[in-house]
Amino acid sequence: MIPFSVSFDLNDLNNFSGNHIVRRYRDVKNVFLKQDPFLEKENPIIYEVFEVARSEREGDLTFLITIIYPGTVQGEYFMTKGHFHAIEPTAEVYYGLSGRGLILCQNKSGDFEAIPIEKDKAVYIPPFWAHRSVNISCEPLVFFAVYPSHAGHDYETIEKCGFKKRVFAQNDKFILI
Ligand code: PAN
Ligand code: ZN
Repeated sequence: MIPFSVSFDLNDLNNFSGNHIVRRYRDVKNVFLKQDPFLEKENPIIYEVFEVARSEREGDLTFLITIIYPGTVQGEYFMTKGHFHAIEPTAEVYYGLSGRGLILCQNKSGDFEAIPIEKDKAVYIPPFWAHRSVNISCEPLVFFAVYPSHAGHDYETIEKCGFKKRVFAQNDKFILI
């Protein structure tokens, strides 16, 4: 691999040259507590990822931006599926670009943390911690992330056991339940 740069110009992501992953309501509805007939019909984009993953080799890094749109499913804020890294001793750094959110983190001993993210705040996700991002604001939550390219993603474990807490809107604030 040779050194390179890419543009994450949010006004011009149509020309983005990496992996573009789009998750619509029907792709992720199972992560929410309740279902929503209106969202089922409209099937809006809940979040999307623009990822630069040119290698899966140990030693390389993969980086991306995630955009989680504002909204709720019956009061539960829009969020990502969440995952462990398949190679568990791999960490990740998130860097907030706009909006406000929570990064839910949970390990296999059952420890749970909800770390706030916003513009210019960096969040460190240590090895062995599953992570899910939740948009608790009324604008898109946008963050940059970088992680080891060989990490891989394990979605199944968290699909089965879930996160300990969910994030709901209540009187213009968020509550963890
Ligand atoms: C992030 C996430 C991204 C989307 O790049 O993959 O925010 O979340 P899900 O993968 O849980 O759908 C990351 O943590 N990569 O390792
Ligand atoms: Zn990750």
